[in-house]
Amino acid sequence: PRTPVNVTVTGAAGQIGYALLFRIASGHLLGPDTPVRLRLLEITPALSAAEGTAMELDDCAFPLLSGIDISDDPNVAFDGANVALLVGARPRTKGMERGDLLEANGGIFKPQGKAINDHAADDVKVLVVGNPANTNALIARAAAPDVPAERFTAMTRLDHNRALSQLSKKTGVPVSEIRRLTIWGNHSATQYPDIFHAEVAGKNAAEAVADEQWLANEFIPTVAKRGAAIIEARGASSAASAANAAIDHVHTWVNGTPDGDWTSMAVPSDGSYGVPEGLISSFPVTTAGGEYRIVQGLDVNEFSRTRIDASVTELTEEREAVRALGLI
Ligand code: NAX
Repeated sequence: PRTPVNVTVTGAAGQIGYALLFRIASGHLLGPDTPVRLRLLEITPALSAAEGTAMELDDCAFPLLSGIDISDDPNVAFDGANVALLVGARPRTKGMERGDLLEANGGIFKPQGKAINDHAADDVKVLVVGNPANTNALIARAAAPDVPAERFTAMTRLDHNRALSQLSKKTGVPVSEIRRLTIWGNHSATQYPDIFHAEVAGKNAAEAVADEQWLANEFIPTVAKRGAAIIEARGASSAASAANAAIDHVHTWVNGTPDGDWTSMAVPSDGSYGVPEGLISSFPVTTAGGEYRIVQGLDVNEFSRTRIDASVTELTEEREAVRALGLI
């Protein structure tokens, strides 16, 4: 039997955690041949709720689940982590300024980054889901100088999947026949879902749609504001779809993108497409052999350039703000 892969999940007692853990344990994260050991991190008051979820995981008798550890100490929870899913974060509450939000999250992601640096496995792959995801990933990465920077990523796969679904509805082409869609920039309202390089049933998506009004006034805002629309309708933020996207992100990272396609991941910029080096920004990426590469050489038209720049400017401002707070 193979040695279990250690998967650390923070915010394990939260709503995304509840939707995520059962799918990891049933083999959807790493595949049907890979046993997993779950290591759950929660804050002390939520440990009991995490224990409850662990009891339910036991009650599923998942053949691939080789054990569950629960802790409120990042140094314990990240010990030996091969995959780290950083879901728990401090939400923005009423009247909270952006600086307060970044500072509160710095208090979470800086120590977690250090714990990853000091205790995770050499091959650790990190996905930050907790918002503001890109900048939280930047903070964690800065606190982990011994871990290769490219192992720190943030999630825009939910935005990517939302965009696939909206484009499928518009064109009547199933999502399985849509390729090469891209989310650029920040996981925020400034993100830019780009269909100019996408293909629907083998045709260029922008040409197939041929409707710039729809693109600018419906598609982009619908994708970018989908999170708020879910809260409005459901009375709670996206959880199952976010968990699904986290599974997709890691699964693709580990198993590769199909030939001729790519996905979207927020990764440390190498300067590609004019995105300042080091910013954790969403790009089109291909993956193979457990590594990702930013897709090179795409033409960026003026429509796209303006929108990518706006989102990257926001990321730059967030980086300045956390720098001023001494968090990076
Ligand atoms: P919940 O509030 O249900 O759960 C968060 C959990 O994190 C709580 O159980 C809390 O006790 C725990 N937590 C807080 N601080 C912690 C710490 N220092 N260490 C360990 N655990 C800690 O939120 P949920 O709906 O699960 O969402 C989690 C995060 O995902 C939020 O920041 C949310 O904004 C973000 N999202 C990101 C998305 C993305 O696409 N990148 C989409 C979905 C989601 O909105």
